[in-house]
Amino acid sequence: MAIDFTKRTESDGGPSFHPYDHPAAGWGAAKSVTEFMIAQEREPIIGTRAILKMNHENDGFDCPGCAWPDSLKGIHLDICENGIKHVTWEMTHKRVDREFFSAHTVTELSGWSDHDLENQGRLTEPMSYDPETDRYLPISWDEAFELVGRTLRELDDPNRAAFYTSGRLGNEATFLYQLMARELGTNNLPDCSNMCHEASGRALQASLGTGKGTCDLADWETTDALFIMGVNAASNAPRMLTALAEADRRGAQIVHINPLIEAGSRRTIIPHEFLQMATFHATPTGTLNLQTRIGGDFAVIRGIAKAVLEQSKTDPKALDHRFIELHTTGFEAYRAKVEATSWAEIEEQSALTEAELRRAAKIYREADRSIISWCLGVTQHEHGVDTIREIVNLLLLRGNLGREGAGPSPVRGHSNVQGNRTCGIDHRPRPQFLDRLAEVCGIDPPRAHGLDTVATIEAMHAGKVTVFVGMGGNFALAAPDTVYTCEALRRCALTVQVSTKLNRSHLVHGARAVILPCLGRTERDEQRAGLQQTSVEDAMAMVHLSKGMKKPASPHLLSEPAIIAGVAKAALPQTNTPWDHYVDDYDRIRDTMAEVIDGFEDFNRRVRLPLGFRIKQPARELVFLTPSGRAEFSTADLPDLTPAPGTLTLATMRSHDQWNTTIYSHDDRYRGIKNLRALVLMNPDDMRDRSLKLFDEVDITSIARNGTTRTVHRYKAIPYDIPQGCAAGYMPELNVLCAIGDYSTQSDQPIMKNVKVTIERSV
Ligand SMILES: Nc1nc2c(c(=O)[nH]1)N[C@H]1C(S)=C(S)[C@@H](COP(=O)(O)OP(=O)(O)OC[C@H]3O[C@@H](n4cnc5c(=O)[nH]c(N)nc54)[C@H](O)[C@@H]3O)O[C@H]1N2
Ligand SMILES: Nc1nc2c(c(=O)[nH]1)N[C@H]1C(S)=C(S)[C@@H](COP(=O)(O)OP(=O)(O)OC[C@H]3O[C@@H](n4cnc5c(=O)[nH]c(N)nc54)[C@H](O)[C@@H]3O)O[C@H]1N2
Ligand SMILES: [Mo]
Repeated sequence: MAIDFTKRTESDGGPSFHPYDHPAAGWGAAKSVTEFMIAQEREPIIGTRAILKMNHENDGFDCPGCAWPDSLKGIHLDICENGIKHVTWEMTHKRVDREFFSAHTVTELSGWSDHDLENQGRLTEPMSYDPETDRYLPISWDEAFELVGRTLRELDDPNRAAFYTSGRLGNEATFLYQLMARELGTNNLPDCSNMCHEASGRALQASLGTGKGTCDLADWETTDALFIMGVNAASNAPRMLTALAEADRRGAQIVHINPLIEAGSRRTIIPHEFLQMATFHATPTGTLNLQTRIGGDFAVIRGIAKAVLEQSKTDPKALDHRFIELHTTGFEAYRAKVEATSWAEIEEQSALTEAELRRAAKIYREADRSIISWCLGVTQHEHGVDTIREIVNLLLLRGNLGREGAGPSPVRGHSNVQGNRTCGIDHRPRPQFLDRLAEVCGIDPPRAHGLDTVATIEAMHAGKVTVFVGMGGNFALAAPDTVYTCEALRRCALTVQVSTKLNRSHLVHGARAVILPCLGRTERDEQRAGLQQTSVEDAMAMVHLSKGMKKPASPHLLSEPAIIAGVAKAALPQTNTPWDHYVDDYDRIRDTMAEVIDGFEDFNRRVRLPLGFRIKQPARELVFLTPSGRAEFSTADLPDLTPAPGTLTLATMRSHDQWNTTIYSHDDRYRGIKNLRALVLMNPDDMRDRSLKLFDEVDITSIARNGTTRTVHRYKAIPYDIPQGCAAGYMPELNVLCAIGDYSTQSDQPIMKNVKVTIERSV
C-alpha cells in the first residue's frame, strides 16, 4: 500500500502552546513518568524495582536511553525521566503475537500511526511475510535462518547485501555481526552513526588522529568552562543536567550555543533527585545563551578564536604557546586565516554580534580548563566536519587537550553507538583492523570500502543491493527521504528486521520479509554456560557490562548473538568460525575480541572491574596518530549561509516525548507544546511576513540541491524564539523533506539540520 507520508494525522483533541518557564526535570517529569508507566500497564512500583537495577556498577543493565556515562560516584539512582520511559517501553506487558498478525493485514497496519504500531507491545516469535494473504505468518527459527541463509548464499556477489546496525547492539553481538558480514565478503555495514556523528569521527580523526572525544566524566566534574553546542540536554541526554548543575554549583561557566533556548540551558532539578522532589530547588545550568542561526556554529567558534587571537597581541597568556609549539602543526596558517576572516563576515554568518562573541571569548580565555561538547546541531550539516575541526582549533589555542578538565566531548546518541564503531561496524574499516581480524578469526575480509546509509539506500533503489538486514532500528523512518527510502526497501528481494517492537520498517518490506524478535537489554539472556552479560561503551569510552534481569517477553525470543549465529551458519556452510561455541558463552567472544580490537586486551577481566574500563585515547595522552604526528590545525573558509530570498533553513529534531522514531506522546513539554507533532516553529517576524498566526496551517516545501522539491501539507505554524530565517520541526516525520542526495560532501552524513524550505499558507 502506498502510504501518504506528506499528511499526518494527530491524536484527538486540539493542540496547545504555552511557552515553558519551569526548570528542566522536576514535578512535570515525575508526573509524566507515572502516567507513562500506567499506560504501559506497568505498576509504578514494579517499574521502580527495575529502574533501581539500571546503570548500576556492573550489576544491572545499562540504560538503553542514551550514551551518557554512568556516575563515577556510585549515585544510587543515576536515572532520568526519559531513561525510565525507555526501559518501561521495552518492559511493557503488551504483546504482538501470532493472533495479532493473523487479525491484521500488512495493508491495514500500514494505515496505523507509528505510535500505535510500536504501542502494541513486544514481538514474540519469528514471522515471515506471506504475499498471498498479505499477512505475517509464524515461521520457526530454523526455517527463518534457512530462508535468510539461502538468499545470502545464492547472491552472485556478497555486496548485494547490506547489514544495518542501530546503535544499541551490545559489543559482543556487534563483533559477531561484522564478522559474519566480512566472512560473507562485504563491508556494507551502514549504521545509524552515518546519520549521527559521522562528522565528529571524521573531524577528530583528521585533527587529532583519534575519532572520539577525549573527555570523561571526571573532566566534566573539574572543568572551569563548558561550551554546549546543538544539544537538547533536558530531553536527549538528561543526565547531562546533573553535570551542568554541579558545574554551576562549583562556579564553572556554561555557554549554550543553539538557535533555540532549550529548557536545559537555564535551570534544572537534578534528574536523579526528581523522585524526592520536595526537598529540592532548581539549579542554574547556563551562564550565557548564544542563539546562533542554524548552521552558524562555525562562525561562532571562529569569532571566539578571533577574539582570543586579538587578545594574545597584548596578553601572551591568552594562548598556550608552549602547547602549540610542542604538540601542534599549522598554527601560523590558522592564525592568518582567522585574521583574514572579518568580524562583519562572522556576525553575518553567525547571526550574533561581535560583542556577544567577545563575551563568550572572555569566558573561554579566563577559564584555565574548557570543554566543548556538541551533538546533532553541529554534525548534521554540510560543513559539520569543518565546524568540529574549528572547535578543535579553538581548544588547541589554549592547550585544552590532554589534561584534566579539558577537551572535545561529543555527546553520542544511541547507548552503544560508539561501541559499535569500536567493535567493527564501519563501512570504511582500517586495514590494521582487517589484518587482525584475518589473523585471529581465519577469514579473508574484503578490503574495498562498503556502503554507508545513504549509499545503501541508493544501491537498493538502483537494484544493486537486494538483501537488507536491519539489526535493530527503524530504517524506513530514520533514514532521509522517506518516500525514496521506502521505495528502495520495497525493491529488495529480502528484508530482515531484528527487532523488539513492531514498527514501520516491518510494513515497508521486500518481496520476502522476516521479522526476527530478540531479547531486550532488560531481559535475562540464558545460554548453555548460564546467564550472559554483554558489554557496551558509553560516549566517554568507558566499557562496562550490562546484565538483564527480567523474564523475557516471550519464551521464543533469541538473543542478538544467537540470531546472528543462526543466520551466519545458514549463510556460510563452510564456515570455520565456532558460532555455537561463541553463543554458549559470551566470554569466548570477548576472548577473541581481546585479540582483535585495540584497547580490549584482557577484556574479560577488565570489563568485570567495578566501573568497567576506559579505552585508551591516544590523543588524550598527547599521542597523535595523524600524518604529522601532531594535532593539526585546519584552515577552512567560513561557508556562506545566506538563504535565498523567500527561503528558510529548517532543522529536524526530536521532541521531549520521543525516542528517535519511537513516539511516546504528541507532547513536547519543555517547549510548551501539547498534542501536536505536525508543526513548524518559526520566528514571529517570518510568520508576520507570511500573514501567519499561531496554528495556521502551512505547506512546507524543501528545495534539494538538485532542484527537486518535496512537500508536507497542513503543518501548524508556531511563533517561537528562534532566529529569523530559521525554522524547526520534528524528525522522523520531516524526513519526507530531506532529499536523498543532500548529504555532506565532507562526511556523507545527511544534512538533517539544514533543509532549505519555503513555507506557505495551506490552501
Ligand atoms: N529521550 C531521548 N533521548 C535521546 C534520543 C531521543 O530521541 N530521545 N535520541 C538519541 C540519539 S540517537 C541522539 S543522536 C541524541 C540526539 O540529541 P540532540 O542532538 O539533542 O538531538 P535533536 O533533538 O536532533 O536536537 C538537536 C538540538 O540541536 C539544536 N540545533 C538545530 N540546529 C542547530 C544548529 O545549526 N546549531 C546548533 N548549535 N544547534 C542546532 C536544536 O535546537 C536542538 O536543541 O540523543 C539521544 N538521546
Ligand atoms: N530528519 C532526521 N532524521 C534522523 C535524525 C534527525 O535528527 N533528523 N537523527 C538520526 C539519528 S541521530 C539516528 S541515531 C537515527 C536512529 O535510527 P534507528 O536507530 O534506526 O531508529 P530507532 O528509532 O532508534 O529504532 C527503534 C526500533 O529499534 C528496535 N529496538 C529497540 N530496542 C532494541 C533492541 O534491544 N534490539 C533490537 N534488535 N532492536 C531494538 C525497536 O523495534 C524500535 O522500533 O535516526 C536518524 N534520523
Ligand atoms: Mo543518533
